[in-house]
Amino acid sequence: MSHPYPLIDSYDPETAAAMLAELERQETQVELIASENHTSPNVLEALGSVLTNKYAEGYPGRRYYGGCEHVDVVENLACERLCNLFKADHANVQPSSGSQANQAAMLALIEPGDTVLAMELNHGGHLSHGHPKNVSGMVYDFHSYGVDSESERIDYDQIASMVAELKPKLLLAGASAYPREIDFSRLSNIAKEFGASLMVDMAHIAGLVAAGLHPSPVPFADVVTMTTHKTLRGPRGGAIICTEEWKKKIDSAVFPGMQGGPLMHVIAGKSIAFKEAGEPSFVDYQKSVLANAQALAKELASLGYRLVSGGTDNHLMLVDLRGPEGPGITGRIAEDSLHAAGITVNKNLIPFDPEKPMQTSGIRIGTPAVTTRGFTEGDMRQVANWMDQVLRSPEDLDIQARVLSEVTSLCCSRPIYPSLVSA
Ligand code: DSN
Repeated sequence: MSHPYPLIDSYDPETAAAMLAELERQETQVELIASENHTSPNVLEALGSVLTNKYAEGYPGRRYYGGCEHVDVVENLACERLCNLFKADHANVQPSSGSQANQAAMLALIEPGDTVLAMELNHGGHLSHGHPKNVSGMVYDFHSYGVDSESERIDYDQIASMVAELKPKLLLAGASAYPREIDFSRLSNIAKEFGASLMVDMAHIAGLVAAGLHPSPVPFADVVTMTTHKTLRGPRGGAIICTEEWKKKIDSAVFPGMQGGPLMHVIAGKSIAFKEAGEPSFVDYQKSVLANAQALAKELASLGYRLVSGGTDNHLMLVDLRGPEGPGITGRIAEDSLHAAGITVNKNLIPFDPEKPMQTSGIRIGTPAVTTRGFTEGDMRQVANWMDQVLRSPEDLDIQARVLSEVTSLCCSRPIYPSLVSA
C-alpha cells in the first residue's frame, strides 16, 4: 500500500506518519464522540485546495483585497445554500468555529455587561455560553438555567420565572450534552413576553434540523449559530443565520468585529456540505442516526445502564455509570478502558454530578460518525454489548484486547474513506 499523503511523506515523514496513524485510528475504531463525524471526500478535497492561499477580508463584492472574484462565487453559493437549507433570511459562513460564531452573535445582539440567561454547562450547556473562564462569561452578566432534578429535562417554568426576575437582554438556548428535543417555540414566547432577544446555538442538532427531524429554531430565534462539522457533517467551522433585522449587525460583528480573513477553503467545504445536506440521501442518513441512537440506548438500558432523562430524542445520550445496576466507575475510567478496546467516547458531567469535570459520573455517546460509515441498528446493539463487557471489568486487559480485535474487524468491513485506505 502506498502512502495516502505521498507528498507530505516524502518531505516530512514525521507529520505524514501521524496523519496516517490518525487515518488508521478513524478507520479501525468505533467513534462515539457525539460531536464528531466523517466529512465527505468532496469536502476533504476542498480543504486541501488552493483556496487556502487567498485573503478575502470583507464580503463578496466588498472585499479589501483584489482577486476575489472566484472566492466570491464560492462564498455566495455557501450563503445561498445555507439560507435555503434552513429557510433563513440571511447567512454568514465566515465564523471559523462555533465559539467564534457565538461570540460574534453576542457582539451583535448585546452590549458588554448586559444580562444573559443560558443553559448551565454542567446540565448540558456549552463553555461559550457564559462560563466564567470563557470570554462570554467575562464580558456579559450570565445567569444559568438547568434541567429538572426528577425528569432531567429542561425546566421551561424555571426559565420563565428566571426571565421574569432577571429581565435578561438575551435568552440563549442550545446545548452540547442534552439528549432531548428543545421547544424553541416555548422559549421564544418566554423571550418575547419579557422583551429579550432569542439566540439559539444549534451546533449539535443542525443536521437533524436540516433533515426536518428536529423542530427548527429558525422561525423563532433572532439569531441561530451552528458548527458545520457535527451532525451537519461538513468541515470544522461555524456559521450564523439570522433574520433580516440582524443581518447588518451580524456581518459587522463577524468581520471586522471578531475575525480578519475568512478561511476560504473551509467556506468551499461548507458550501459543498450544505449542498450534500439538501440531498434526499442526507435525510435517510439522519433517520439512521436517530434509529441507531435508539438501538444503542435501548440495548444499554437493557444491560442495566441508567440513561439521563431515561433515553434520547436525538443523536446522543448521557450514560450515568452509577445506579444500582451500573458498573459504578467514573467517566474517566470508562473513557480510558473503552479507548483501550477501540471505542472512543468522552467522559461527561451528568446533571447534579458530584464528581469533578476531569472524573465525572457519566459518558456522552452519539451515533453521527458510526452512522456515516454504515453502522446498522444491529451493529449498535453489538457495540452496546462490547461496551458493557469492558465497563464491567475496566481493568481486564484480556477483555479489552478481545473487544479491540472484534471492533477492528467490524470497522474494517465498513471503511470510511476507501480511496485513502487502498491508496
Ligand atoms: N466541543 C463540542 C462538543 O464536544 O460538544 C462543543 O463545541
